[in-house]
Amino acid sequence: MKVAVVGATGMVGKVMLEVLAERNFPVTELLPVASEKSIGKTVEFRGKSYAVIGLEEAVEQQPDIALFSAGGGTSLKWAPKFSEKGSVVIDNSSAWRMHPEIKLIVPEINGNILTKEDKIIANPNCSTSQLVMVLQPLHDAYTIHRVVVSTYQSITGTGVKAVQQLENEMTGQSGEMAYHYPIFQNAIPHCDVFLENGYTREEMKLTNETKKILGDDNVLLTATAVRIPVVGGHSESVNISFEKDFDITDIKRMLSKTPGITLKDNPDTNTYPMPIYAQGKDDVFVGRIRRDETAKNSLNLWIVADNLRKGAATNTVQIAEYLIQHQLV
Ligand code: 11C
Repeated sequence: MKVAVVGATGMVGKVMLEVLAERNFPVTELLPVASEKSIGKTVEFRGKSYAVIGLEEAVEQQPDIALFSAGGGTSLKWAPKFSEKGSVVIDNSSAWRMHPEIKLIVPEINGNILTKEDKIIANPNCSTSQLVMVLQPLHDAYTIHRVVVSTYQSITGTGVKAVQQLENEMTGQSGEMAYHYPIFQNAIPHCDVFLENGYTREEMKLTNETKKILGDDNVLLTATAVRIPVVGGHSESVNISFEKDFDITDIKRMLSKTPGITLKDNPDTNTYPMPIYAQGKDDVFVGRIRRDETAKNSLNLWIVADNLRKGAATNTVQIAEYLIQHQLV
Protein backbone atom coordinates (compact mmCIF):
# COMPACT_ATOMS: atom_id res chain seq x y z
CA MET A 1 0.00 0.00 0.00
CA LYS A 2 1.15 3.49 -0.86
CA VAL A 3 0.27 5.41 2.33
CA ALA A 4 0.24 9.17 2.84
CA VAL A 5 0.30 10.59 6.36
CA VAL A 6 -0.99 14.14 6.13
CA GLY A 7 0.19 16.10 9.15
CA ALA A 8 3.19 13.79 9.56
CA THR A 9 5.16 16.27 11.67
CA GLY A 10 2.30 16.93 14.11
CA MET A 11 1.64 15.24 17.41
CA VAL A 12 -0.91 12.72 16.09
CA GLY A 13 0.96 12.28 12.77
CA LYS A 14 4.08 11.15 14.61
CA VAL A 15 2.08 8.59 16.58
CA MET A 16 0.46 7.42 13.32
CA LEU A 17 3.93 6.63 11.97
CA GLU A 18 4.79 4.73 15.17
CA VAL A 19 1.53 2.78 15.07
CA LEU A 20 1.92 1.90 11.36
CA ALA A 21 5.39 0.53 12.12
CA GLU A 22 4.42 -1.31 15.32
CA ARG A 23 1.45 -3.03 13.69
CA ASN A 24 3.44 -3.99 10.59
CA PHE A 25 0.96 -2.17 8.39
CA PRO A 26 1.75 -3.17 4.78
CA VAL A 27 3.34 0.14 3.75
CA THR A 28 5.20 -0.32 0.48
CA GLU A 29 5.67 3.42 -0.02
CA LEU A 30 5.35 6.15 2.59
CA LEU A 31 4.46 9.75 1.76
CA PRO A 32 4.89 11.99 4.79
CA VAL A 33 2.92 15.15 4.03
CA ALA A 34 2.79 18.48 5.84
CA SER A 35 2.23 22.18 5.35
CA GLU A 36 4.56 24.41 3.27
CA LYS A 37 6.72 25.32 6.27
CA SER A 38 7.60 21.68 6.98
CA ILE A 39 8.47 20.67 3.41
CA GLY A 40 12.02 19.32 3.31
CA LYS A 41 12.02 18.32 7.00
CA THR A 42 12.48 14.61 7.57
CA VAL A 43 10.55 12.04 9.57
CA GLU A 44 11.69 8.60 10.70
CA PHE A 45 9.81 5.45 9.73
CA ARG A 46 11.09 1.91 10.37
CA GLY A 47 14.61 3.22 10.84
CA LYS A 48 14.68 5.23 7.60
CA SER A 49 14.47 8.97 7.02
CA TYR A 50 11.78 10.32 4.68
CA ALA A 51 11.58 13.87 3.32
CA VAL A 52 8.29 15.62 3.97
CA ILE A 53 6.37 16.63 0.84
CA GLY A 54 3.54 19.10 0.22
CA LEU A 55 -0.14 18.38 -0.36
CA GLU A 56 -0.14 19.11 -4.14
CA GLU A 57 2.65 16.62 -4.72
CA ALA A 58 1.03 14.00 -2.50
CA VAL A 59 -2.31 14.20 -4.38
CA GLU A 60 -0.50 13.69 -7.68
CA GLN A 61 1.20 10.57 -6.28
CA GLN A 62 -2.25 8.98 -5.76
CA PRO A 63 -1.67 7.07 -2.52
CA ASP A 64 -3.99 4.11 -1.87
CA ILE A 65 -4.72 5.44 1.60
CA ALA A 66 -4.27 8.94 3.04
CA LEU A 67 -4.36 9.25 6.82
CA PHE A 68 -5.18 12.85 7.70
CA SER A 69 -4.42 14.65 10.93
CA ALA A 70 -3.74 18.20 9.90
CA GLY A 71 -6.75 20.13 11.18
CA GLY A 72 -10.29 20.63 9.92
CA GLY A 73 -9.50 23.30 7.33
CA THR A 74 -6.91 21.14 5.58
CA SER A 75 -9.25 18.14 5.63
CA LEU A 76 -12.20 20.06 4.21
CA LYS A 77 -10.13 21.39 1.34
CA TRP A 78 -7.84 18.45 0.60
CA ALA A 79 -9.69 15.24 1.44
CA PRO A 80 -11.95 15.59 -1.66
CA LYS A 81 -8.90 16.24 -3.86
CA PHE A 82 -7.28 13.01 -2.68
CA SER A 83 -10.49 10.99 -2.98
CA GLU A 84 -11.18 12.32 -6.49
CA LYS A 85 -7.81 10.86 -7.49
CA GLY A 86 -8.80 7.48 -6.07
CA SER A 87 -7.26 7.59 -2.58
CA VAL A 88 -9.27 6.55 0.45
CA VAL A 89 -8.98 9.28 3.07
CA ILE A 90 -9.28 8.45 6.76
CA ASP A 91 -9.67 11.77 8.50
CA ASN A 92 -8.90 12.44 12.12
CA SER A 93 -10.31 16.00 12.20
CA SER A 94 -13.85 17.06 13.06
CA ALA A 95 -14.46 18.33 9.50
CA TRP A 96 -16.43 15.36 8.13
CA ARG A 97 -17.64 13.52 11.21
CA MET A 98 -21.22 14.73 11.25
CA HIS A 99 -21.63 14.94 7.46
CA PRO A 100 -24.69 12.79 6.67
CA GLU A 101 -22.93 10.94 3.84
CA ILE A 102 -19.67 10.31 5.69
CA LYS A 103 -19.28 7.35 8.01
CA LEU A 104 -17.85 7.84 11.50
CA ILE A 105 -16.04 4.66 12.39
CA VAL A 106 -14.70 2.77 15.38
CA PRO A 107 -13.87 -0.54 13.65
CA GLU A 108 -14.79 -2.78 16.60
CA ILE A 109 -18.25 -1.18 16.69
CA ASN A 110 -19.37 -0.24 13.19
CA GLY A 111 -16.58 -1.23 10.78
CA ASN A 112 -19.18 -3.47 9.15
CA ILE A 113 -20.98 -0.47 7.60
CA LEU A 114 -17.95 0.39 5.42
CA THR A 115 -18.12 -0.27 1.69
CA LYS A 116 -15.88 0.24 -1.33
CA GLU A 117 -17.84 3.44 -2.04
CA ASP A 118 -16.52 5.16 1.11
CA LYS A 119 -13.69 7.39 -0.09
CA ILE A 120 -13.65 9.73 2.93
CA ILE A 121 -14.03 8.06 6.32
CA ALA A 122 -14.13 9.99 9.58
CA ASN A 123 -12.32 9.06 12.77
CA PRO A 124 -14.10 10.16 15.98
CA ASN A 125 -12.94 12.69 18.52
CA CYS A 126 -10.61 11.12 21.09
CA SER A 127 -12.94 11.50 24.07
CA THR A 128 -15.77 9.87 22.05
CA SER A 129 -13.78 6.83 20.85
CA GLN A 130 -12.85 5.60 24.29
CA LEU A 131 -16.37 6.21 25.59
CA VAL A 132 -18.21 4.35 22.82
CA MET A 133 -15.84 1.38 23.10
CA VAL A 134 -17.35 0.80 26.57
CA LEU A 135 -20.90 1.98 25.84
CA GLN A 136 -21.48 -0.22 22.79
CA PRO A 137 -21.41 -3.68 24.46
CA LEU A 138 -23.47 -2.32 27.35
CA HIS A 139 -26.00 -0.77 24.98
CA ASP A 140 -26.35 -4.07 23.13
CA ALA A 141 -27.01 -5.92 26.37
CA TYR A 142 -29.11 -3.51 28.44
CA THR A 143 -30.18 -0.58 26.15
CA ILE A 144 -28.73 2.71 27.33
CA HIS A 145 -31.27 5.37 28.23
CA ARG A 146 -29.00 8.21 29.42
CA VAL A 147 -25.30 8.90 29.96
CA VAL A 148 -23.73 11.64 32.09
CA VAL A 149 -20.01 12.02 31.40
CA SER A 150 -17.35 14.28 32.88
CA THR A 151 -13.96 14.23 31.19
CA TYR A 152 -10.47 14.90 32.57
CA GLN A 153 -8.56 15.56 29.37
CA SER A 154 -4.87 15.47 28.59
CA ILE A 155 -3.20 18.62 27.32
CA THR A 156 -1.88 16.61 24.35
CA GLY A 157 -5.43 16.85 22.95
CA THR A 158 -4.82 20.56 22.46
CA GLY A 159 -1.41 20.04 20.84
CA VAL A 160 2.24 20.98 21.17
CA LYS A 161 1.50 24.55 22.24
CA ALA A 162 -0.32 23.30 25.34
CA VAL A 163 2.45 20.84 26.21
CA GLN A 164 4.87 23.77 25.96
CA GLN A 165 2.64 25.95 28.14
CA LEU A 166 2.63 23.33 30.91
CA GLU A 167 6.39 22.87 30.67
CA ASN A 168 6.92 26.63 30.87
CA GLU A 169 4.66 26.94 33.89
CA MET A 170 6.32 24.00 35.65
CA THR A 171 9.76 25.51 35.14
CA GLY A 172 8.74 29.11 35.86
CA GLN A 173 9.31 30.39 32.33
CA SER A 174 7.07 32.69 30.33
CA GLY A 175 5.84 31.83 26.83
CA GLU A 176 2.83 31.51 24.57
CA MET A 177 -0.42 30.44 26.23
CA ALA A 178 -2.54 27.72 24.65
CA TYR A 179 -5.28 28.27 27.23
CA HIS A 180 -6.88 31.39 28.71
CA TYR A 181 -5.53 30.36 32.13
CA PRO A 182 -2.52 28.56 33.63
CA ILE A 183 -2.90 24.78 33.30
CA PHE A 184 -0.25 23.81 35.88
CA GLN A 185 -2.00 22.92 39.17
CA ASN A 186 -5.31 23.77 37.53
CA ALA A 187 -8.44 22.21 36.01
CA ILE A 188 -10.07 24.21 33.21
CA PRO A 189 -13.73 23.36 32.43
CA HIS A 190 -13.34 24.46 28.83
CA CYS A 191 -12.24 22.21 25.93
CA ASP A 192 -12.62 23.67 22.42
CA VAL A 193 -14.89 26.71 21.91
CA PHE A 194 -18.16 27.65 23.58
CA LEU A 195 -21.36 27.26 21.56
CA GLU A 196 -24.62 29.18 21.79
CA ASN A 197 -26.21 26.58 24.09
CA GLY A 198 -23.52 27.14 26.76
CA TYR A 199 -21.81 23.80 26.08
CA THR A 200 -18.38 23.56 24.49
CA ARG A 201 -17.87 21.99 21.09
CA GLU A 202 -15.98 19.12 22.79
CA GLU A 203 -19.05 18.41 24.92
CA MET A 204 -21.39 18.45 21.92
CA LYS A 205 -19.02 16.18 19.97
CA LEU A 206 -19.45 13.61 22.75
CA THR A 207 -23.25 13.85 22.46
CA ASN A 208 -23.54 13.85 18.68
CA GLU A 209 -20.72 11.48 17.70
CA THR A 210 -21.82 8.87 20.26
CA LYS A 211 -25.32 8.72 18.74
CA LYS A 212 -23.91 8.44 15.24
CA ILE A 213 -21.45 5.63 16.10
CA LEU A 214 -23.96 3.66 18.16
CA GLY A 215 -26.49 4.26 15.38
CA ASP A 216 -29.12 5.23 17.92
CA ASP A 217 -30.52 8.74 18.31
CA ASN A 218 -32.44 7.67 21.41
CA VAL A 219 -29.30 7.55 23.54
CA LEU A 220 -29.31 10.70 25.69
CA LEU A 221 -25.87 12.01 26.62
CA THR A 222 -24.82 15.12 28.49
CA ALA A 223 -21.16 16.04 29.07
CA THR A 224 -18.79 18.34 30.91
CA ALA A 225 -15.29 18.40 29.41
CA VAL A 226 -12.40 19.50 31.60
CA ARG A 227 -8.71 20.01 30.79
CA ILE A 228 -6.20 18.88 33.40
CA PRO A 229 -2.36 19.03 33.51
CA VAL A 230 -1.81 15.44 32.38
CA VAL A 231 -0.11 14.03 29.27
CA GLY A 232 -0.87 10.28 29.29
CA GLY A 233 -4.49 10.19 28.24
CA HIS A 234 -8.07 11.26 28.75
CA SER A 235 -10.07 10.01 31.75
CA GLU A 236 -13.86 9.92 31.96
CA SER A 237 -16.25 9.56 34.86
CA VAL A 238 -19.38 8.03 33.36
CA ASN A 239 -22.86 7.49 34.82
CA ILE A 240 -25.12 5.27 32.71
CA SER A 241 -28.84 4.52 33.08
CA PHE A 242 -30.22 1.49 31.26
CA GLU A 243 -33.69 0.42 30.21
CA LYS A 244 -33.01 -3.09 31.59
CA ASP A 245 -31.53 -4.16 34.92
CA PHE A 246 -28.06 -5.71 35.03
CA ASP A 247 -25.71 -7.66 37.20
CA ILE A 248 -22.37 -5.99 37.97
CA THR A 249 -20.47 -9.29 37.72
CA ASP A 250 -21.94 -9.89 34.24
CA ILE A 251 -20.91 -6.39 33.18
CA LYS A 252 -17.34 -6.93 34.37
CA ARG A 253 -17.19 -10.29 32.63
CA MET A 254 -18.58 -8.83 29.41
CA LEU A 255 -16.18 -5.90 29.35
CA SER A 256 -13.19 -8.10 30.20
CA LYS A 257 -13.99 -10.19 27.10
CA THR A 258 -14.51 -7.23 24.74
CA PRO A 259 -11.61 -6.83 22.27
CA GLY A 260 -9.86 -3.50 22.74
CA ILE A 261 -10.93 -3.13 26.38
CA THR A 262 -8.84 -3.96 29.44
CA LEU A 263 -10.70 -4.28 32.72
CA LYS A 264 -8.76 -2.87 35.67
CA ASP A 265 -11.09 -3.09 38.58
CA ASN A 266 -10.19 -4.34 42.02
CA PRO A 267 -10.75 -2.07 45.02
CA ASP A 268 -8.96 -4.62 47.26
CA THR A 269 -5.69 -3.99 45.44
CA ASN A 270 -6.34 -0.32 44.54
CA THR A 271 -6.55 -1.36 40.90
CA TYR A 272 -8.18 1.12 38.52
CA PRO A 273 -7.24 2.81 35.24
CA MET A 274 -5.00 5.89 35.27
CA PRO A 275 -3.38 7.94 32.47
CA ILE A 276 0.14 7.03 33.63
CA TYR A 277 -0.63 3.38 32.78
CA ALA A 278 -2.69 4.03 29.63
CA GLN A 279 0.00 6.15 27.98
CA GLY A 280 1.46 4.51 24.89
CA LYS A 281 -1.12 1.69 24.93
CA ASP A 282 -3.82 0.99 22.34
CA ASP A 283 -6.49 -0.41 24.65
CA VAL A 284 -9.25 1.41 26.47
CA PHE A 285 -9.08 0.82 30.22
CA VAL A 286 -12.18 0.59 32.41
CA GLY A 287 -12.67 0.25 36.16
CA ARG A 288 -14.45 1.58 39.27
CA ILE A 289 -17.56 -0.21 38.01
CA ARG A 290 -20.29 0.03 40.64
CA ARG A 291 -24.04 0.31 40.88
CA ASP A 292 -25.43 3.83 41.22
CA GLU A 293 -27.41 3.35 44.42
CA THR A 294 -29.47 6.50 43.83
CA ALA A 295 -31.09 5.63 40.50
CA LYS A 296 -32.86 2.70 38.84
CA ASN A 297 -30.81 0.43 36.49
CA SER A 298 -27.80 2.75 36.71
CA LEU A 299 -24.06 2.44 37.25
CA ASN A 300 -20.88 4.47 37.49
CA LEU A 301 -17.56 3.66 35.87
CA TRP A 302 -14.22 5.21 34.97
CA ILE A 303 -12.63 5.03 31.51
CA VAL A 304 -9.05 5.96 30.55
CA ALA A 305 -7.26 5.75 27.19
CA ASP A 306 -4.28 7.33 25.48
CA ASN A 307 -5.98 10.04 23.43
CA LEU A 308 -3.21 10.02 20.82
CA ARG A 309 -3.58 6.23 20.37
CA LYS A 310 -7.12 4.75 20.46
CA GLY A 311 -8.43 8.32 20.46
CA ALA A 312 -6.60 9.20 17.25
CA ALA A 313 -3.72 7.38 15.53
CA THR A 314 -4.54 3.78 16.47
CA ASN A 315 -8.20 4.01 15.52
CA THR A 316 -7.25 5.61 12.18
CA VAL A 317 -4.79 2.81 11.41
CA GLN A 318 -7.34 0.20 12.56
CA ILE A 319 -9.84 1.61 10.04
CA ALA A 320 -7.19 1.24 7.32
CA GLU A 321 -6.49 -2.34 8.47
CA TYR A 322 -10.21 -3.10 8.35
CA LEU A 323 -10.40 -1.83 4.75
CA ILE A 324 -7.54 -4.10 3.74
CA GLN A 325 -8.85 -7.15 5.60
CA HIS A 326 -12.25 -6.75 3.92
CA GLN A 327 -10.82 -5.90 0.47
CA LEU A 328 -12.44 -2.47 0.50
CA VAL A 329 -9.34 -0.69 -0.74
C1 11C B 1 -9.07 17.61 22.89
N1 11C B 1 -10.52 15.98 21.90
O1 11C B 1 -8.65 16.81 23.72
C2 11C B 1 -9.72 17.14 21.63
C3 11C B 1 -8.67 16.94 20.57
O2 11C B 1 -12.06 17.03 17.27
O3 11C B 1 -10.35 15.82 16.82
C4 11C B 1 -9.18 16.42 19.26
C5 11C B 1 -10.11 17.36 18.56
C6 11C B 1 -10.89 16.71 17.47
O4 11C B 1 -8.98 18.82 23.01
